[in-house]
Amino acid sequence: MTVTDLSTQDRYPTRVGTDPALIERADPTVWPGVDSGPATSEELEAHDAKGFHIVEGLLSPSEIRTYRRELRRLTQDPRVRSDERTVIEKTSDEVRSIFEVHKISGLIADLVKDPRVVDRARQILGSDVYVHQSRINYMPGFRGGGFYWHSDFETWHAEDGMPAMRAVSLSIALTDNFPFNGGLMLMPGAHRTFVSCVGETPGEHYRSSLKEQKVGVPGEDDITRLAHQHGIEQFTGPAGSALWFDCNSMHGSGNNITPFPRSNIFIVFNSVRNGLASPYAAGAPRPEFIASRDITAVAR
Ligand code: 6CS
Ligand code: FE
Repeated sequence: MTVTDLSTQDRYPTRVGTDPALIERADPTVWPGVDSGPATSEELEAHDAKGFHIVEGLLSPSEIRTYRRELRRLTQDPRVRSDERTVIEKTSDEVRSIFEVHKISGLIADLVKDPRVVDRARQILGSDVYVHQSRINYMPGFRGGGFYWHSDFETWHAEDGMPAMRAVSLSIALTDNFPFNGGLMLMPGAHRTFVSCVGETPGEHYRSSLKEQKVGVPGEDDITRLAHQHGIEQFTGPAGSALWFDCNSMHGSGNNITPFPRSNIFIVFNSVRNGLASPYAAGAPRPEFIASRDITAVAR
């Protein structure tokens, strides 16, 4: 019997046909292999069932102030604004995201190694972990653009070559997340279904998709079906709260037309046993600042 090589067999075909399809998840959500860490068994059970869980008060008020100062410093640095890792909003010249921020900011590099962060990621992924992607999302007031419904894994599988659903995202709120200022919405339990999307990945898709993704998003029939089956919950909470969500969670956020910005630090951990292969549905891999191919484990 040959051992299935996950990096070549495509268990989650997407952007390959003309018909969308729903495929049952073939991977655990909470992986075995790491038995200790900051997450309680209740938190891990919730994460397994819903595909996400919230940690209130991950950052203290003084830490929040420190990171807010860091975000201001980064957005005001002209070198950062002109860096290819910085994405500008589609409808204004405001910064939307700064990618690979754990390599730009020493403060965020330290946050990645913080036991409150890396040890929880290890518990969920059942192994050593590395940073697949990090970004700061600014959702400025009045003009902050949302993100349409999507599964991150669909993109990371199709365009980055991520073999299995063995990655987890951490979104740390640096501003209060209200229901009305673009808070992330998720469908609890929808992570157990992979929504295969139609359409072909355009060349250098990331240049447009990070501003507004149109390819690799589920069809309205599939979103409707999943929303009725699972419902929709919203990540709200005071600055310092953290949302941990599975790579295949179905999520999205609305535009922010309120005066209240919604900024977060976003760190994606991937298992060192799930390193990127060739893209499953794209002509060329995305740049390393969006999808790292260095599987060196985060030092603890
Ligand atoms: O394409 C990506 O990798 C990014 N896009 C979205 C909408 N969410 C995940 C990730 O940051
Ligand atoms: Fe996303």
